[in-house]
Amino acid sequence: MEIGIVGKPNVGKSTLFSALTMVDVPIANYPFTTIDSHVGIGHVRINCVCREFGVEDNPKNSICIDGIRFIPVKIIDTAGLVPDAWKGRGLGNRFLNKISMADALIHVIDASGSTDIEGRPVSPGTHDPLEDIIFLRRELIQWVLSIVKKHWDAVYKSVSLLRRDPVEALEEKLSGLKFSRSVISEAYKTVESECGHLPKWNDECIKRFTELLLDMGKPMVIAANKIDFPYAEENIKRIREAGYDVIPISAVSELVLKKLASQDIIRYLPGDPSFEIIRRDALDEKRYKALDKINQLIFEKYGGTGVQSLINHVVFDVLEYIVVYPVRDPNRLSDKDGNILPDAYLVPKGTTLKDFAYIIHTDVGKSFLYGLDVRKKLRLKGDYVLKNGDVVSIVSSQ
Ligand SMILES: Nc1nc2c(ncn2[C@@H]2O[C@H](COP(=O)(O)OP(=O)(O)OP(=O)(O)O)[C@@H](O)[C@H]2O)c(=O)[nH]1
Ligand SMILES: [Mg+2]
Repeated sequence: MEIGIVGKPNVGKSTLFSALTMVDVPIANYPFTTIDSHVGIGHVRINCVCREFGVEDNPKNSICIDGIRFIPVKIIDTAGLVPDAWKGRGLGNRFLNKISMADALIHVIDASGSTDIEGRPVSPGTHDPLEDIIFLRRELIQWVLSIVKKHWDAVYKSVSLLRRDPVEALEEKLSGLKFSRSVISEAYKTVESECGHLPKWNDECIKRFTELLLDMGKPMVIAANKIDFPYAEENIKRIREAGYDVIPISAVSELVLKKLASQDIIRYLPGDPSFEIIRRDALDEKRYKALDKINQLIFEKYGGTGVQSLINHVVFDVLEYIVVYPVRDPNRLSDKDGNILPDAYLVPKGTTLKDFAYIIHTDVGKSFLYGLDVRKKLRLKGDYVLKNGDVVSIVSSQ
């Protein structure tokens, strides 16, 4: 699973990326600091099943700290988009291709309105971030539309002359955008019911198809950044009222806290509702005051920096993934080397046990016999639909 971070320049995309992944990337208060995309690993946070089972675990593909499991998710940072980027303005659309791999998008906005439409600094409250939401969607639609149109002649011919299935033809030509077959099929059916068979579609129908593809295939959450600045609260309220899915965040606060926690100066786990200073002597007055400000402006008002809630929201609520723990030994909850609860997998809701066997390894899938629900000590068949938090053992003929 991949999550792309998008938005106009200078809103805090790279700060959020860095806070999520702890990868050092250039951050500065001017547009186009990022000129290429970056890829890193962030984590979703969940309560680990180790506590329920009363075991000390040795995670391999994830991390467990005090009963809290952090499971990796791929994050992509991108360069800022300005109006008409799809036509090549600003840094153009070359990086847009990077987000074609993304399963969902986080649109970072400057909720305080302290950057204009092109990302230049202005006084807080001057710019309306709602405009950014509208323009970004338009840019993305134009970008996908330009790709759909590029292939339209070929799709049209194969459907009208060669009598190919339209969904198949669309899937083949649009494969670079990584829309799933079910998304293409659903978007196609909707437009077919309005416009008729594909060869009859006019520009309006093609645009409508593109919008549906984007909305279903690259769902977007708005990350309302810079909540520590004035005007952010009012703007967020307005954006919510306009019907958008918004999570208030302060990317820079999360980055500061994570850095201090990594030096053992504070105690803070991403997503915690508070932090605690453990080495006051290691903080000069300026940093101590900055922490106090973070506490007052962010934690007391919003209950946290919002960065962890954001990534959890995207993965669990929007993409509807669940967590499954595979173990080889159902009694010891271990893998073949004795590691307890070694892996936690993120899989889409609806995944069956047999699909899961293939996700673990093609060979496990091919030689799948049956599975065990470790909690209930029940045998499971291949068509069992996995539930969030399931601990399963897969028995294969290998
Ligand atoms: N007040 C405040 N400033 C922030 C926050 N997060 C980031 N910033 C600042 O916003 C400015 C831009 O941050 P970047 O992360 O470089 O923004 P970007 O969106 O990646 O910018 P480009 O790469 O130019 O598109 C920097 O000065 C950051 O310190 C925040 O939570 N609050
Ligand atoms: Mg950047």
